[in-house]
Amino acid sequence: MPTNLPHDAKDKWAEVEATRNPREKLQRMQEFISLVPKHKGTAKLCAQIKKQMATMRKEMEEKKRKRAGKGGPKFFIEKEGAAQIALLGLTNVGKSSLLSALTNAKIEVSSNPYTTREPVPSIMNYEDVQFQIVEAPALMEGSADGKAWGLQTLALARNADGLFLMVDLSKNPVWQLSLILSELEKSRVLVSKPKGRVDIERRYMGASLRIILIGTLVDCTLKEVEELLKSYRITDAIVKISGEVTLDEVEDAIFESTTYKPAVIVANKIDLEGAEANLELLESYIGKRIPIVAVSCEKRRGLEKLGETLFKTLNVMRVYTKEPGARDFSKKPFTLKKGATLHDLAKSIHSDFEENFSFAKVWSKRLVFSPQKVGLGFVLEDGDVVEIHVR
Ligand SMILES: Nc1nc2c(ncn2[C@@H]2O[C@H](COP(=O)(O)OP(=O)(O)O)[C@@H](O)[C@H]2O)c(=O)[nH]1
Ligand SMILES: [Mg+2]
Repeated sequence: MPTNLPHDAKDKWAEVEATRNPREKLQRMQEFISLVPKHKGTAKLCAQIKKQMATMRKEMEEKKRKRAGKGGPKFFIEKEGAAQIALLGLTNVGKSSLLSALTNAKIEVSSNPYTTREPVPSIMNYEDVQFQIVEAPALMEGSADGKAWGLQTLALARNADGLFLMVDLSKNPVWQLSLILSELEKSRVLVSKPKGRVDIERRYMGASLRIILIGTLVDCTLKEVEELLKSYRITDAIVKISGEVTLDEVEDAIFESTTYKPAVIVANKIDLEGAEANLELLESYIGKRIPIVAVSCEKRRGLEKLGETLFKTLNVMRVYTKEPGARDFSKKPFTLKKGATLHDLAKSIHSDFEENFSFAKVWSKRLVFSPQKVGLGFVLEDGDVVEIHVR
């Protein structure tokens, strides 16, 4: 549904984007909303912006509390390890139990509902990769509208690199999962891969607008995309469009509203009666859309499959680095998206590496001989060992 925003609203959004100070940003967002004509095409957008504002206010409150040295519920958890995974589910499905089964952390497991009221982080090991799993306060009907800790939980999901969606197999898992998915969708967090993707990377002034089209535009032309971006004063940016993308989706990306998170369903309490039958119901409901891992946190069954499934779903790979002249490579890999190049690796190590890069040597199973001297465009694969030489 196109929003057809008037010029002054688009200009205002450009101001919002340019504002760093949170208090001023909130003010501009408020002004933006008052400039948006209210009709069917803009309803979703307004709801989304209001949610963003509510989340920003909560963040500001938290910062203020921290400065004042007061405790209180935490909102975000600092990322650690290869990826941050938000663990979502209704109350009592076994989220805390999973954390305590995966780690030695002391975690409160309780049959009382809503015991976990703030995000709790822990680490899950898979081979030599560490994932950070963060238990979110329980989801419920109305979370996306801000009920209980809903906004925190959904902000956590939005900020994470992936999701664990946990259901209790002794109760109706299809109903639980539909509820989780519907609250996520209301917050515009998608778990099924969208057909296309738009990434807008804003650049410094004078960098000009570059549109990289890898996929196809649906019902619109490149010129229309360019005009839309310019009408929002996006003139200095790299815009990557891949897959099938409509003009509405480009506009969505301007507001950063819809985001895609790879997800794994953790179907817990497989040890209980009726769980097997419920698992089958869940599997036929989900089909191939989202991988399902059946576990029992209490009996410690099936947990070993979680790491591998997560690793595959995140679509990542491990790359090891080696100091020039050293005999061994580092035991701690860098985790990068599949298809990443040496350039991506150099960037994630240090900006100096990117600037002063000279060449690299790569040891790889797929090369006929190793090491091989390669440049920044070299596409890496899982298990590669890289030695970077700088000028
Ligand atoms: N039978 C069985 N009970 C479990 C399992 N995992 C957790 N529970 C129980 O479910 C209840 C809720 O667990 P908890 O981890 O606190 O759930 P949370 O609210 O999602 O964090 C507790 O009484 C747990 O003992 C399991 O795999 N099997
Ligand atoms: Mg809990």
